[in-house]
Amino acid sequence: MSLPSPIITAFEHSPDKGKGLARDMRVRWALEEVGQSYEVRLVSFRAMKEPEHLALHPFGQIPTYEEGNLALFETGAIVLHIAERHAGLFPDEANARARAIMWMFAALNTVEPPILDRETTRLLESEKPWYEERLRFTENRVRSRLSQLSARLGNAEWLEGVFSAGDLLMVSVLLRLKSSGMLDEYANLAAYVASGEARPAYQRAFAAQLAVFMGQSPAS
Ligand code: GTB
Repeated sequence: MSLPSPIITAFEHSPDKGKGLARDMRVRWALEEVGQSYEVRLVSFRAMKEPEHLALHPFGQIPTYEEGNLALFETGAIVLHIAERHAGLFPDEANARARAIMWMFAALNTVEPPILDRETTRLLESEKPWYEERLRFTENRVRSRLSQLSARLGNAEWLEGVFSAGDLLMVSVLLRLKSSGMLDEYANLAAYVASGEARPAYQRAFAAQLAVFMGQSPAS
């Protein structure tokens, strides 16, 4: 007997208007990579702060992931769970697997924070008298991380030879910079992100989240 599909949550009305930048995209992509079908429950901003959703996600956010009697929040934990339970996102060899997990943490803990900092500055601080200086400061911090990552990636297609959950999260994080033009300053990082976007699993996940914005079926 096959197990029921996991259920994830996503924005009913994503502020990114279907650009695939909300974090449900990372979970959708992981599920598509491993060939696991899934259902999507769309939630409004108001519903995310109500007790029913808070029971699933104490911080009132998306995405969440429900599979039988398991309920998870935090994208990193969800992608790790999917990668551990299915073939396709982690190498078999123990050390290679540890390195893939290392890159998952690097994406979320080391590369994403300065990118978020820049976004927060642009979104919430543009009226402040010190805005331009702070923006430059945050952009320098992003560039510093990008040049370090670029140096490590070199001419490789993926961070550790074969595509893994580490690449999935790193590409997802870098995609947040796409409209900034900063990625294009690092040809190998731009190519790396393009390789991620070209993956059929990414394309399916992107189409599914775009369909929500276009008012079509939210389920995959
Ligand atoms: N650390 C958590 C995780 O990785 O799962 C962070 C989850 C999170 O930030 N969720 C956001 C959320 O629910 C959506 S993805 N926000 C509502 C709230 O906190 O009340 C972040 C996001 C939102 C919008 C865009 N965008 O418009 O481009 C991009 C990313």
